[in-house]
Amino acid sequence: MDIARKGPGVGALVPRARLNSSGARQSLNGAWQFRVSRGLAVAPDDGWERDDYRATGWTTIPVPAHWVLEGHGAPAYTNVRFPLPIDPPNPPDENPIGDYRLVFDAGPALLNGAVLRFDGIESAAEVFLNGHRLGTTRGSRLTHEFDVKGRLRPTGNTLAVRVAQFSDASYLEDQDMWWLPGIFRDVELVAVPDMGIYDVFAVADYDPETGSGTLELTLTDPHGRPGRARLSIPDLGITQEIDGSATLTTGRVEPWSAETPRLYDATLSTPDEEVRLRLGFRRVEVRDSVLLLNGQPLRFRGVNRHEHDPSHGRAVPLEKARAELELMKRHNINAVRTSHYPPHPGLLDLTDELGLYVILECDLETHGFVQVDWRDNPSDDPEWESAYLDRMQRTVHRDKNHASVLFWSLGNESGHGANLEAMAAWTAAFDPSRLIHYEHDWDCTYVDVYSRMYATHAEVRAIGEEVLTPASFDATPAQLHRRSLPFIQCEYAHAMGNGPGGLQEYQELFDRYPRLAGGFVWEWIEHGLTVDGRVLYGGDFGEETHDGNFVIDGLVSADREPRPGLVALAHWYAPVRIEVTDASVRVHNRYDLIDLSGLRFVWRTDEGGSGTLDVPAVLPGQTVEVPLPATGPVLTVEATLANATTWADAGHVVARGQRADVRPTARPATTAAPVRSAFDPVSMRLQALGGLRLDGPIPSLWRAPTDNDRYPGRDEPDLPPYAERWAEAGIDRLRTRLVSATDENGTLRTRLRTAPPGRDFALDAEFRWCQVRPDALLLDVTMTPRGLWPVEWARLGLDLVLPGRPTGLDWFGLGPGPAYPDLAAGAYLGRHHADANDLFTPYVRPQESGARRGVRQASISTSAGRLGVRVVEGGVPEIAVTVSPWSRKTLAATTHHADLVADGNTYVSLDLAQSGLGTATCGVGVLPRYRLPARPGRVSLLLESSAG
Ligand code: IPT
Repeated sequence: MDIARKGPGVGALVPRARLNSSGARQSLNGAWQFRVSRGLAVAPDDGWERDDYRATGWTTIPVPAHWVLEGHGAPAYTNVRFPLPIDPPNPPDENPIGDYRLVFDAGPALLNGAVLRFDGIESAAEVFLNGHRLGTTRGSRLTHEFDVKGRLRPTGNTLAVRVAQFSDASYLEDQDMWWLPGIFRDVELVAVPDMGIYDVFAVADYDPETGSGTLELTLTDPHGRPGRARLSIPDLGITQEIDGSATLTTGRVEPWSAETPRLYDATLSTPDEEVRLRLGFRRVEVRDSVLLLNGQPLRFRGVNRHEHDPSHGRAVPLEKARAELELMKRHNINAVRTSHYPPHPGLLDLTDELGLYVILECDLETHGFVQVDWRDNPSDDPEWESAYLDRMQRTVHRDKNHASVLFWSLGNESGHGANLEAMAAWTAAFDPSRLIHYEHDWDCTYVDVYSRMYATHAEVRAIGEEVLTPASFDATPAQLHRRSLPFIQCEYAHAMGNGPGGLQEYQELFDRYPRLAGGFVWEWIEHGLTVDGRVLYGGDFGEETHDGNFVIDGLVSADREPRPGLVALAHWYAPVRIEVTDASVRVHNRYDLIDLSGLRFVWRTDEGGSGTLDVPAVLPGQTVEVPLPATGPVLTVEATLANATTWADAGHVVARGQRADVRPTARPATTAAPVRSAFDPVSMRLQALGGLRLDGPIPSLWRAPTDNDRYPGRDEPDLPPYAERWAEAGIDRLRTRLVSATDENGTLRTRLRTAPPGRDFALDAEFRWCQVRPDALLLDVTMTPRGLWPVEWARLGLDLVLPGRPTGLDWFGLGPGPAYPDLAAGAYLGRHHADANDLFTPYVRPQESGARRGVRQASISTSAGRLGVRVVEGGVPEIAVTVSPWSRKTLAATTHHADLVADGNTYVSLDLAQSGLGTATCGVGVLPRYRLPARPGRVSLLLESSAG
């Protein structure tokens, strides 16, 4: 087996489209015989590939699967760097080799001509059928078909596949993900009838001027010659013989888009085979630096999607993929970039049907070469050119008939070079109906769209504005060309851990500048691997070279639970904006192509009123104003789906607008100063309220660092991450000294000084305590910074500890989910409840989570009792409340969620202000308006208890 050559695989058929055919198929998925060797040198040459071989001592393994997730070896995670020396095209000697064998009978319909199809083998394979070598594969996420005509027998066939974990191909497959070897996608036999339909290329164009469609069909037989078949499209009244190729004008068609995923069923038939196509007529083009779909400006509201499953890695069952795409649709996502390889072929049927635009990316990334200044980068080495072209051709051919695919992407993070240009040239010539994307061609010499990742807001604004002013006189032709292209952020808003902040500011730019065609959040799903109930990340499998939890970034957890970032994103991506003012309801249509007739608008007040709101038809980009349906302190208007769709029920809420005018609670009458015995004599922290024991509050400025707090932001690369700044300033270990405690006119007044060890700056606090009832106290708090604070704070708040584990939270405020200053969209004002398990987000690496914002009143339940907190007149009108079974120190010191040990207490924070979250893990940190420099604060709280 030769796994050190700079070329594509050998022996496979030229790539063709994945067709939905009536022809016979036989799945070869199932239990295969398996053994693994340490390296190629010791992989036995014992006739294992022959059909007379007796496989003794072999184990069995499921196909499709990754062997490292089936008990053989271990997964390994690296981001940019290679886990192997950069010595292309050589793999290391320590290179697990998996031998697979399957003995099978073949159905009669396959014996007259068939291909053997592999949809994914990582990273290189050599394939034998009945002892005959069919060839090799390269391109782990690419389909390879081998001709098995004349080689299949009715019974006792032996298929033998030797798979190398690392090979020359590894240098082209350095995506930021787990290294997961094995036959991890389907294996199938597919009949190729003599008089069949081998390959079809259908280009279904929509002319926005006339509303009519054009269908260009090209049929090819297995020998590359023109094919023949009868075409029928019942809904268009078309039946026609196609000989080789044909261009048909269809008359008026309903165009396909993500908003109206209209597909026309078509069949191509011959005496031996029928192929079913689902045609979507649409046109994607660029005009004056604007991206257009069907003649209208198009904005991607996208996410990057890796294929991942917490138990099966990249062998994702298709039902799960469907559920994922439906979840995307329910969160107003309209586009997917298949980062950074073609997905399971079945996915494109789903994106066509559900309506999701796709940037389909080739299986290519050579990122690790950046560590050696891109020396010997395969992208510019002529010896690798055929491998590059083969990858692109396999990518394009397989999925060329899918309406949802709007762009072909050459790959990701592969530097520059002639091989990328060759891929682009081939693609442009083969399929001029789509656009070409590659992020790293910043000069845009061979792409059709200017694409960047993690550009700051300022840069995105400049790119949007650039084309609104005339080009300078000395602009080069290349600069002029780039100016003519639309812009996308193929990755932005790095959704790692608690975050991402900054979504609103990006969306406002996308909405404002016509050149900006939106973006794709990084990324959809976290890549945690679940082993014995623990979610694991890089380093957990004993890897010597790894990138820790950087593989855990997503809008949903690995088991597809939405993280708070997805709720916020759904708000910014919503197809309609509802603004409820004092005078009217303004409804803005943010669909790209359709009016609002698919939505039903409903309103309700918090006093129980409700009804529907008549909203006239509004064209995309337009706003209407309708009279207020009701008045009252809280008026909510929701846009809901009028009818059920393939991805949601009727009534599903796509957007919400709200007007709130809530009066602050009046100060209660007080009786006297509280008895001193309720306070700790040393610290004057409250120890009991009515029958409820508690401890606190104390001033507090720190949070358990989020992932984003642990990275330096791109906006201030020379500064240490916040987590380090906080530790340096000592706000993670503040000490509070009681300055004085005095009784004054029915008030107990305590003064406190809170400061870090070894520092002379401080936060002074004054607490004024008054008894309201035996079980209720009024607390007026004033906090004032003293001295020169060298660091911004995480919070300005009060911490208290209640005995007993938390059992729930009821509140009036924003909810139902958590919210932070730059991640609050999607939360709405109302009465909400959270169970014990909803109080925190189970981020894989523990960190701050779970704050509820805009809280006027809360009731915190523990196994020992209940503490009520009400914000009353006197200070800030609302607070953020965080209730956790773990202290912040515990959260910060624990590396895996499953390892968190609750000590039986309830940790409560009442925050007057908080810092935003940002996206410093990859991108800008906390934007200035969401930062929290040292500042004073004042709040008045009514604390009430009932013991449980
Ligand atoms: C960017 C990669 O394209 C993506 O795969 C992922 O690694 C992401 O970063 C971080 O999670 S590349 C980076 C150098 C911006």
